[in-house]
Amino acid sequence: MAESFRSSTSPCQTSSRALAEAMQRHLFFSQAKSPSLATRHDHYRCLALAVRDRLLHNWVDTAETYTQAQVRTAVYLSAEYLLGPHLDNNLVNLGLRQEAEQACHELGLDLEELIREEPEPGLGNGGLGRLAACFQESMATLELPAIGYGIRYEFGIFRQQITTQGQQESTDSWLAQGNPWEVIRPEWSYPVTIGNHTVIGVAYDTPILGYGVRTTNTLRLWAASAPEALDFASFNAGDYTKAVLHKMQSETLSKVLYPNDEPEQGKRLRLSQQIFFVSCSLQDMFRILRGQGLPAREFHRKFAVQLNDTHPAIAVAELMRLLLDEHRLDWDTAWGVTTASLSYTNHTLLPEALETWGIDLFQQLLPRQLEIIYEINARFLRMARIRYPGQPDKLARLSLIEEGPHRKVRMANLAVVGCHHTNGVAELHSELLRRHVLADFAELWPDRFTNVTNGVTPRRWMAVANPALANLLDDVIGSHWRRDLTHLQALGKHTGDDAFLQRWRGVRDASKQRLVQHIHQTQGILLDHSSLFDVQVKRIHEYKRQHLAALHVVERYLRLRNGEDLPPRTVIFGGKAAPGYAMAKLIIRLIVGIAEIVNMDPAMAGRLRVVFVPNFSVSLGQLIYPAVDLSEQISTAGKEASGTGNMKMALNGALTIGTLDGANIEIRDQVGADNFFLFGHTAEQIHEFDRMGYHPMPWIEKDPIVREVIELIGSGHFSEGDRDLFHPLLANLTSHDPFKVMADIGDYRQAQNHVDACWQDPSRWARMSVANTMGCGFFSSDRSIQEYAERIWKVAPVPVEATTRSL
Ligand code: GL7
Repeated sequence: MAESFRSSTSPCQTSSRALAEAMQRHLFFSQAKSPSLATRHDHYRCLALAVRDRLLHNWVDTAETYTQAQVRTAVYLSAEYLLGPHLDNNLVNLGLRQEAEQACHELGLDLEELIREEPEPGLGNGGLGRLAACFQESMATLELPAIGYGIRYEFGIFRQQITTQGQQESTDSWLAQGNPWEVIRPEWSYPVTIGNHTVIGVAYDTPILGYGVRTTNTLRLWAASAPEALDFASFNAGDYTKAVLHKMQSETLSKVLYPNDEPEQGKRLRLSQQIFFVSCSLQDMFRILRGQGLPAREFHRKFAVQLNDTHPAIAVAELMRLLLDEHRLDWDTAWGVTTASLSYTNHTLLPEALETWGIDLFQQLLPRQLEIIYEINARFLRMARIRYPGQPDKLARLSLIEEGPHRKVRMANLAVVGCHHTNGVAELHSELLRRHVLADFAELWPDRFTNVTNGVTPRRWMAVANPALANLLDDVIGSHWRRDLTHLQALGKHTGDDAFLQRWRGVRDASKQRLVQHIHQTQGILLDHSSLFDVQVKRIHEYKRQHLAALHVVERYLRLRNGEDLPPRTVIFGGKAAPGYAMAKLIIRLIVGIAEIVNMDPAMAGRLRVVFVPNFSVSLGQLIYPAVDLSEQISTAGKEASGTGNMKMALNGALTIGTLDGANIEIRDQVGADNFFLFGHTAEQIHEFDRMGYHPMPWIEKDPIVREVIELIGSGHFSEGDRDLFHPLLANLTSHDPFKVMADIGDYRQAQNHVDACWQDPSRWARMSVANTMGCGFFSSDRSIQEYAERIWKVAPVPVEATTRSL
């Protein structure tokens, strides 16, 4: 393990003995307990605190290096960070995994059990939030001076239970037992005025460790509090409820993460959360700037600020407000600073997901920022009118304000106008942004548009999630892949080596057995690890087409019942549905209904199993991704911006069945078309369907199998005889089918048949699996971040000096 670290910056040297002693000390001094009273959670906290002690030098040294060197800094503004548990990841990045295992062993504890004790910080919905977390880790690993800013939600993404009724939600009290990974910084708190209230944002810092380097960056999350704990006028008048009301209202602001992966329009609290964290972050940056003796007009030299989608796009107006009103710059200087500082990443093509805010709400909450937006718009449209004389339609599309009976601020337009770069997150996505969603802007400013394909961190998604594969790679190609994932190419020399392929299959089998054991323990379902594991885990959404996979399961069930001989499969689903998204919840209900019938049917034993794994999360991802044989990436082409689960699965050796959508296209290019099961219409063809008028019926009429499947579901076979339950879903599929399930299902079946054929030849499958891992070097978030740093931020690495060793 240690050999993969650069020897000069070996980040941490500690023996297992010292670690064990530190844990014992923390049991007494931090947990105030004797061993006989200690719970498993106490032991987890002791280990976490002992690890934290060991990263503090690096963390403090990093801040010191950045302060002394006055470095140019990348700032990531994101409303979501889907971090996942810290302990295992921090052990791996510090190079202390083995020492911790040994220390626990010496104390009679099991490291794996302690790792599972950590409640995961689920401060994000899905891919967008997880990308933000991977990016933080990559920035640290690449030794880039960087800060992440966001919101310290008291309740993260809701917890999902699955019953026979489908999804049930409950709150995620991840902070209930405290959080050993954060440090509160009350001295860094800022007022934010929203409407006629002022709230205070208090900084909570979490260290983000680079792998094998000293660099330990900061994720700074803002918690809301009231300026005064009590309203004394009310208190003295004996109205105690009113006396604390304002405090409660203020704290509501950072209470809970909105559980929609596409924005819910027009919610007051949501807009309040956005200005809250953006304003605190910008004020904090001005504090840092001042600390370095730099004037406000130098802001853009110090900071490159990346907006993660439009959630922080209010930064355009807020930075202008601070520069104009607080720092007294003139408009043109302030605008120059703003547009030189900010850049924007778009993460979605769904038109309904482009954020807008009603003017009335905006006026109530943020009157000064709205005034500034009007002025930005007036100046922008003046320029555009000269460029496009006599084209009012075009100007109306470009405007930051959507006209109509309910006028709205368009946050994506605000972001594009106020930023020096706008990027999409996969080649196809960036292309479609330029051609459709943001076409008018791309015509106006072609040079502002670019692509940065997403990536995932190989530390969490291989080294932590799949230690058996990591060991095999270390043996065969050396350990350097952790820092430079393109080293995976070296596997090419071994694809013809039977002994290697044997080991490869052994690693994959072990991962599948690990998952089998977990599902058996938690759900009581016993799976066969030698069957093909066919997996779709991600948010539940119609465009992601979990129902397409579900229909295919029903089809296999029918074919098996008709005596066809198909290789054994285990179909695993997982993912949350937004609580207000009825159709997504109905899809879960359908999968649960199918699972119930299939798993009970003796004729299916040893041939087909269906499981819905509840409460999909980062920790469950770490368990599931390494166990996937077949990765389902089956969104309607042109709808999935990138996907990142697709990368995690392929990286861990899964084969993809997928459409030409998002990053699937680039995955297929990298791993080779022969090692990818392609199906479905292209984005262009789907676009044509919509232009010409699409109807699913002709597709259904020429496909007797799909008719049988739909009839069986409609008959109540999977809903205890209830013929109405799935009606909304089936009616939608047979009348509108907005996501073209019926147009793609035939081709999907063919691709699945090809999957079955390949699976019958285990050594062929193993070679295809290796080819997938081998080809995935491109999909490291290190590569994505390097592109942002070089092409967009102009931020360079700054190695951290050891300055606090003597403490
Ligand atoms: C998303 C996209 O849907 C997803 O395809 C992409 O991989 C991710 C990160 O860029 O961003 N956009 C979005 O709003 N959510 C996503 O996951 C929730």
